[in-house]
Amino acid sequence: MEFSKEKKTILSGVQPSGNLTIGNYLGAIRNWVALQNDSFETHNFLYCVMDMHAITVRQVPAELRRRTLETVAIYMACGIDPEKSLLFVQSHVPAHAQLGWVLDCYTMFGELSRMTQFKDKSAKNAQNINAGLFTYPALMAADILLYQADLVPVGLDQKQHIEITRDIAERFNQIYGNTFVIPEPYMTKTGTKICSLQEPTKKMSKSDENPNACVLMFDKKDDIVRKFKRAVTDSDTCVRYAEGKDGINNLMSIYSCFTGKTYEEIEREFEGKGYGDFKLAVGEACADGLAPIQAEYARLMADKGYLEGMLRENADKASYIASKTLSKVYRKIGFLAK
Ligand code: AQP
Repeated sequence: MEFSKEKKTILSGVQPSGNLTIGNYLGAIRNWVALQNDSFETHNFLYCVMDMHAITVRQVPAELRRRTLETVAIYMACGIDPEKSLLFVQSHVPAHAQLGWVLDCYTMFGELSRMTQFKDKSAKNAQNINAGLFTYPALMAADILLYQADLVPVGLDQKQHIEITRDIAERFNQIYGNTFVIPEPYMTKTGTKICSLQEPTKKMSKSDENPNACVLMFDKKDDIVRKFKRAVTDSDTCVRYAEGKDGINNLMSIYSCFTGKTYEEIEREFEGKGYGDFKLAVGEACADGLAPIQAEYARLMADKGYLEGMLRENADKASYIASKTLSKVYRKIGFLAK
């Protein structure tokens, strides 16, 4: 993949902090693939595995290493084409940490304190509320601004982090003159917030301890169908999208993502049928949608040497692009040139 300064840039990533869920797929990766396929002529695409973000929560080192490579294979199995997109690992490009530190110094304590993810994760990890968890958004700003990304496809939960990235970039540009492109979040109509199957007001998360709450991208068909059968709904019996029907709304959104059907079409399809039929249909649509990805993933993971070689090459390519922005920033803030 050749990076062109004439093209706009799209960048995103997932942290390998657990096994990926259909939330990561429907809210993020699926849209990356669509963007890549639709706008390849006019845009550069960079898709990163965010391992540095993952260590804000304690990880088992061997698992983190394994999942980092697996995540690259998942991107490709979902349709990210290494001929069209640059796939790389965050920690392979030191400029992320270097710019991250600079941006820490241009990010306010008050701004970081307002971040919903920080509040949620601090509550979940009360024993380990570390400084990295707090300054995560400044590192995320570095991830984006280093490559002068115009567009960042994300799920709804990350929108606040894109907003703070914009604020940090605008602040820096105001002090030092035009340095960073101001990025925009990119979200589609459906799938931006896939919720837990057990607590449908909460986002589905790969780190959820309840295995019935999330559908993993590599769950087997039987498990997927079983999880949907057990999904929490309500005491009504009618499949319709409405306020207060969080469980059903969530299932409708998942079904719509996998089948392309609108909510009206889904309501018509299940008129006169009960929740049991609907849950089974959602489970089957999900399992059928994931099956080709699972097969392609198995094929890719059979040649880890290829994936590792590609990542080594791409680390250099990404470092080269990132070094341009980092040098500019270092010069502007007054660091002595080597
Ligand atoms: N439930 C979701 N619905 C829609 N989009 C989602 N994303 C995550 N969960 C959902 C989107 O996936 C991308 C990568 O997310 P991430 O791995 O960087 O971090 P996250 O948002 O914190 O994801 P998780 O699964 O909840 O991870 P843990 O449990 O480790 O915190 C992002 O674009 C995100 O919006």
